[in-house]
Amino acid sequence: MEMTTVEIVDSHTGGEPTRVVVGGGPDLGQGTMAEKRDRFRDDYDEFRVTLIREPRGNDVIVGALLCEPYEPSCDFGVIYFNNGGYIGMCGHGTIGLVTTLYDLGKIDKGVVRIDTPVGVVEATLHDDLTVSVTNVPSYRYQANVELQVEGVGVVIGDIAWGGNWFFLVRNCPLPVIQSNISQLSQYTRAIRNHLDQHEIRGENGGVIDHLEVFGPPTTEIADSKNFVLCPGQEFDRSPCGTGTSAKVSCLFADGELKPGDVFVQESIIGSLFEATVEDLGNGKVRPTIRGQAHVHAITTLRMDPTDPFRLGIEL
Ligand code: PYC
Repeated sequence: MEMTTVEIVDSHTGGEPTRVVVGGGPDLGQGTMAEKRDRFRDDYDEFRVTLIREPRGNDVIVGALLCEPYEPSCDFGVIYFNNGGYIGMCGHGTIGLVTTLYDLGKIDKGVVRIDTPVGVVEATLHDDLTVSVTNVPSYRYQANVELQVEGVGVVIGDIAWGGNWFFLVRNCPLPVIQSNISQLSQYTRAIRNHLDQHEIRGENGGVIDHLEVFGPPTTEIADSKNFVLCPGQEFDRSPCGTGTSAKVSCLFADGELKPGDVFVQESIIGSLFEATVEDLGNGKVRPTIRGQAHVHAITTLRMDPTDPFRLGIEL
């Protein structure tokens, strides 16, 4: 067996890391992005865990495999993944991807269209190097769902799509502050386990793999502070682009946000995303999320065939 190498660029968006694969990734052939994602999962899952797991990665990183787009109007295709598996869309990841492409000289400022397994998104790299991402159509699927969660009690929340399926808790009893991260993690994991065990799903059986809770913001320029449990056991350091999309679709459904309003979501570590909505009719909105990423490493990873932890460590 030979030494293999993978070219990656690491960035973070509001503290949440994105690892873009720019060379050495698997060739996923032809087809839609969803078909490519399925091929990735079925035939090359070792590549995902090698990149994400320790010692090369960690449970927080979201990977982004650049691909040829399927949609002819798009400039790039991308498949997002993390330690838990594959992610439909990723807002912080798209901000990281666009910043990475600019850093590498592959795009200029302006608009770039990106094909994902759940639809096309359009990103704009602005003069100040912030990025806005106009996401896939987002909507609230069910409101005020009541759960009786063992060890937690009654939980009330909404099920919404923002490029991933979210359960947005309305009555979190815990203060949404950084010193509560381990309690918030336990609380949201218990709710996700309950949703799983009782097969409570999004539309068409979509698995609800993201949990979101809210509290008052720390900074006066924000409207809300969130904590988002991602697929796997880790939480989003950023305000979560798809989570903010799910949130604004619920606010829109409740008549609390209208086109033209700007909603500012603060993350559990204090980073900020701005969000607006376009009314698409039928209760759906197209959210636009704006934030900023910073590149912090351009690296060649090596997979040495004699390394016993070549495929990473499963903890
Ligand atoms: O920003 O959409 C997002 C996201 C999903 C998972 C982690 N970040």
